[in-house]
Amino acid sequence: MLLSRIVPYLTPALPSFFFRTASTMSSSIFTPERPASYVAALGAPALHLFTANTPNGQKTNIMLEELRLAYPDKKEIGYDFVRVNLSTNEQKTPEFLKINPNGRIPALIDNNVNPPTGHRVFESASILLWLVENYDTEFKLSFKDPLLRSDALSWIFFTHGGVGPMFGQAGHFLHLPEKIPYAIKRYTDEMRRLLSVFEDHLGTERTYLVDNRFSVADINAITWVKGASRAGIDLAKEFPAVNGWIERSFARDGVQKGVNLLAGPAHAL
Ligand SMILES: N[C@@H](CCC(=O)N[C@@H](CS)C(=O)NCC(=O)O)C(=O)O
Repeated sequence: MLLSRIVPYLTPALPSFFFRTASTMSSSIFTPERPASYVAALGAPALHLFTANTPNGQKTNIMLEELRLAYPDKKEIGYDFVRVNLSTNEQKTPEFLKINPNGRIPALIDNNVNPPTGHRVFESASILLWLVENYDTEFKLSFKDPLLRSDALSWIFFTHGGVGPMFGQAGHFLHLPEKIPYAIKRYTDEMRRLLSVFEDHLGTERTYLVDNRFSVADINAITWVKGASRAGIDLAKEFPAVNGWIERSFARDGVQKGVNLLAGPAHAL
């Protein structure tokens, strides 16, 4: 079951026949998949992402796809992914809790480092930072300048501490069969307040959150912000600068590939 998908990553020292056996024994739904962007010539992927089709999952997918486009020849950023079935609570199984003790997606195992077990990373923003700090060596999606790096961290913490949790709560109460007007108002008001922080910052001058270039700070936020329409918020009407930012970001090839990673056809190993 899920263990058979995870064991190869946690125990890379085991003989290769074990991996083949484990993979053969598992049904295809439990098999790690390779993205369409996988480059066979670069060899087996060392990054293993555990994800699902949610805003937090999608942002890690986007980062890996953007890195692949930015560094087409870099072997270390090759990845495969496991679809974690949230509806059957796979994220709460003992095997998964070894990767993320918080029992949520996304999570990453990086077998480029710390042999033989690799290194686990959990929390979406932590995964994004791990990936840029280790693999964005030319600062194409991050910042070398300490002040810009600090700006990016400010937006990342703002998003991780405020936007994700508040948008998540709004979604929860909006979809609850029992409608609780106080809770719906509280969290949709908070969504609007947070969106107005982005709106004021972007204004008419800025195209992206930091230094007018697409970066890890944007990747960390855009999947949540785009979902505001599901809460009845019309971005184009209420937050035009935010709307422009989202349209620009989602026009990117890497963003599209990341968002559609689980929706589109994926290659089994
Ligand atoms: N702060 C965490 C939140 C992770 C999170 O809430 N993930 C959701 C999907 S977006 C999840 O796994 N939900 C299933 C559950 O709570 O059991 C992060 O940014 O990674």
